[in-house]
Amino acid sequence: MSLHDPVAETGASYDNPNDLAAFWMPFTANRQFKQKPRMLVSAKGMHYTSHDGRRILDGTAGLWCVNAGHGREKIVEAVQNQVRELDYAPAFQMGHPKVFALASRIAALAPEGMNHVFFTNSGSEAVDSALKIAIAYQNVRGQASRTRLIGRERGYHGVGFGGISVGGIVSNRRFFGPLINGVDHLPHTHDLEHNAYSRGQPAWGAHFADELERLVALHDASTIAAVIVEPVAGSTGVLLPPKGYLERLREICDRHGILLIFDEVITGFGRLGSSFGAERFGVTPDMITCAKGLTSGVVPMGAVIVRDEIHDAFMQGPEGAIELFHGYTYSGHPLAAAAALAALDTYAEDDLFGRAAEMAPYWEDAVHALKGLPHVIDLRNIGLIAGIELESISGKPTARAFEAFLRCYDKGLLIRTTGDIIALSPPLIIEKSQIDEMFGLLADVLKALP
Ligand code: PXG
Repeated sequence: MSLHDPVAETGASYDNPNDLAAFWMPFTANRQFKQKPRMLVSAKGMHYTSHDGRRILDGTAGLWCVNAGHGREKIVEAVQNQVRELDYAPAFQMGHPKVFALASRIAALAPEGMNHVFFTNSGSEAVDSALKIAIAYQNVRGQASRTRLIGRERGYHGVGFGGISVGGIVSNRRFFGPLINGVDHLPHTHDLEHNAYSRGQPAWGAHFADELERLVALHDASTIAAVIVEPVAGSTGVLLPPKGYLERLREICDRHGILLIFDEVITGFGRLGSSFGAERFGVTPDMITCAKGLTSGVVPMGAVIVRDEIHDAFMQGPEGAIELFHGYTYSGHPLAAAAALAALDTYAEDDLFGRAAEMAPYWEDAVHALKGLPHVIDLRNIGLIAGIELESISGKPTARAFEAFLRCYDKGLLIRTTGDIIALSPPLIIEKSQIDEMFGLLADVLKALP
């Protein structure tokens, strides 16, 4: 044990570390990466700079989070000023002004009647918090038998035990034991046979929501606390809700006293050309989980936005009693709150949500212009999101899309792949010329792929 700095001692610098072994990287093929690392050393606007000095066009807003673009002065300054002024304040039984201001700002952006915000440090924590609030709410309103949670196949809700339990990704679940009890899943809504090459929401598939009736018939409504879905599933390859699907889920939940949670970690803060997917789709859930774009990715932060009735149900009993036994050391951290306030200012000043909506038709045309290129079997889009599904190489799932990722990176474009699906989600500041550049480059890569 020592506090010496092994990197500095070797004469190497942090810009060019010579030993990559110690860092166990998340969701990464560690051994492959460390043989040929891809390091990003700086970022500005729409671009990263790689460690070998190349400009990389950011097709993914980092990981779906840098919605305002990189290095925005207002956000940088807000964080710098905040760290000097108040670095940390205890989160329990104490407060600091910015986090209250931020909660009000978020409530103002959220659908009507959703005026209370619980802060976390990530999307995963927001999801686990929302699931706990759902079960606790059923308890405080006298429906303690409602403990069951319903997720969806191909859903991604982060990596906490709650999130992977309601999530529907086999690799994220199978190594981790029995997960939490009393969870069931709706079927996913992805159907290439009926919906391939849909522009925006597919016309077919609202009836997938009726599967919730089947689960209610199986388990009884009196055992079900909540349903959680992503309005648009991002991580599993940009799966859009069929027209009428979310509306029908809302109806069925209402009929049976089941809470509806929208996981808007990706769809929040302008990605769909609106504050939230709830607004875009005209369906109001009981809770919204969010993160990522909340601070434009600059400081980690997540949140659960809660409908008034849910919050108010907890505000009873003796005033000196803690109403919800849940929270994190860094809930509403001053740096995150400052970054989020500045991000929300930036979104408003530049009308970035409106800009995303305006740019979406141009984006849609660019996406669908890839039709007919080798290996492409579906193209999907909504807001500033695209999904490009490739035919898998027989016996080697994921290999083709990963090869596309490597080749794009070599050519100066950052894309994201999941299975054999390419997902694009650029910062909302993207220009038309950069959309052209992005899809031009991608088309070249697709044409040359094995
Ligand atoms: N819910 C949703 C809908 C998400 O997309 C999380 C929860 C978890 O958030 P945290 O902050 O705990 O990671 C997410 C995260 C990808 C990708 O490339 C997506 C996410 C994270 C990393 C990569 O698809 N989504």
